[in-house]
Order: sequence, then structure tokens, then C-alpha cells
Amino acid sequence: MTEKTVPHVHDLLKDSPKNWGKWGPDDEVGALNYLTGVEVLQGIAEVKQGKTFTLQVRIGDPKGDPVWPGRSQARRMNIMDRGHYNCGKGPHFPGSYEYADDVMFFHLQGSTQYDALGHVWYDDQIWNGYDADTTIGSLAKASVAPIGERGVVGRGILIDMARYRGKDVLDAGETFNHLDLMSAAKAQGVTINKRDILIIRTGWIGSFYYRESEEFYKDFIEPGLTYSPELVQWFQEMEIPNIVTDTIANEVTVDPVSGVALPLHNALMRNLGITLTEIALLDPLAEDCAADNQWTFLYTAAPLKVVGGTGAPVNPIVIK
Ligand code: UVW
Repeated sequence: MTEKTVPHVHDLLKDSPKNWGKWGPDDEVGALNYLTGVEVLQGIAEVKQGKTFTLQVRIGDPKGDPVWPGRSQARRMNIMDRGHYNCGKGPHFPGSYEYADDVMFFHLQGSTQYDALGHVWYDDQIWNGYDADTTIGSLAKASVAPIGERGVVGRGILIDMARYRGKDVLDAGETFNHLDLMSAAKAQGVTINKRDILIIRTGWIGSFYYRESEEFYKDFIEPGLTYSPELVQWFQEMEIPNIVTDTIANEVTVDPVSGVALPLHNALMRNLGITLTEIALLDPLAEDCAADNQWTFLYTAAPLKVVGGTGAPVNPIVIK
């Protein structure tokens, strides 16, 4: 059997469109610039019931954290607690003030997170054409901090791909594209508008909590969006600022046609400046949307302002 030759990502994306320079030579937040006051008010207009949902997975859940293979689990340690006072080691403050403190060590991409636009690259350039050397040691350009500074607010729309395909969870490696998203939206009775914050449920992260780890990580192929030039063009024309999914990488792990790993990270994030939000927990929101048939809402999020960070944890809030 002959082995398939996998092209370099720059060959795959050689004609792929770019939004570089569209928001000036110093831009670091890309397509989030589409979210102006108009889009914020469109999001607010979707608030009908006063219901709120948070989309973050719990850090430190007894089951662990659903992380990309090679990334480690979050570790939290108490460095001060009642035990220190019990053995006379707690610091003394006037009036017997006592306290507990803790520290955490975790991957910035190891929980529900916003990726910085400088998180990935090819041909030595990140978003907006900045030199990939600006990532050395710390992201000097397009880190997550400017995303945290501006925040992300707009009209969110949930597309439940798992429900559309009659499943609790999509299969490992199962793909969908922009046409599938539009068909699912139609089945839900909604339309994806220009500049919507696109939230896509696959059921995958939810399954981490009820599956055995061996099954979840087996061969590690997630379901997700799949690359095609038409899909990239659709995302550019729709001016989508932010994609949020309940998978670790938003797109299918390896493009089944070319064999290239995660090409949409480069086509959408590096080239178009679309921010990716990963590892969201969407099951409770999806259940509620199916029950009340309201699939659009105000979406708000702000990742932590980690200076130089390649990404940062976030707990998005949705208001219906
Ligand atoms: C990788 O960079 C592997 O993925 P992500 O964008 O999901 O953190």
C-alpha cells in the first residue's frame, strides 16, 4: 500500500484569503473588530427571558480536565489553610486574621479558553503578518491580553450539530462544514447572521465526563469543522468574529482530504483573524434551547488578560 503524501500547510492554503492589514498594521484582535456597538445591541435584543448560562468546564473536576494530548492536568495546591494555624505556622496578624491561599499550575489552553491570534503560524508569520519570532518566550504580538482588554460581546447563535444528526455526541472524526451549519440552523428555525458569534455543539466535551478516558482519547480524533476553500470563504464573507465549540480544537483533528493537522487553525485564525474558543460545555445551554426553541442570545466573554499569553481561560456567559 502506498502511503499518502501530506502537503505542507502552506501548499494547502496557498490561495486562502487573508484579512491582514484590514484593521491596521498594529491590530491584535482581528475579526473581533466586527463586534461594534451595533452588534452588541443586536445581542442585547435577543435577551427575552432573563435566563443565564455559563459555558466553562470546571477546572479541577474529579474526572480531570479534557486536554489536548501532551498537555497536563491542572494542579491546584493550598499553600495556606487552617492546617497551618493548627500547627502554629500561620502568619500572625493583628486581631487574629487568618486565611487560606492557593496556587495553580495549568496550561492556558487546558480548560475552556480563548486562543490568542498568535497561537499558531506557518511560513514564519502569525496573524496580520507579524514575524513568528515575536512568539519566542512570550507573545509580543497578538497575545490573548488584547482580547481580554476588549472583551467579546454580540449576538450568539447555537448550532446543535449533534441534535441535528440525531445523536447525543458526534463520532470521533465526524466532520461538518458551513453547508451543514446552515442546514442545521434551518432545522432549528433560525438563520446565521453576518457577524454572529457562532457556537457549535458536538456533544464531545460533555462525553468526556461520562466516558472512560481510554475511550475519549482513543486514537485521538475529535469531530469538528472540516477544511475546504468554500468553507473559509463563507467564514470570511459572513464576517464571523468568534467560533466557540465543545471540542478541544474546534476542527476535526486531521483534515480527512489532505491529511494536514488542524488546517483551519491557520486558515481561520492566522489568516482571517477569527478567534477560536475551545472546550466549552454546551450541553445545558443546548438542552434549554431545544426546550424553549430560542437558539440566539447575548453572548459575553472576556479571557484573562495574560500578558504575552497564547490563550487564557474564560467562563463565557450567555443571556437569553
Ligand atoms: C492546539 O494548538 C493543539 O490546539 P488548540 O488550539 O486546541 O489549543
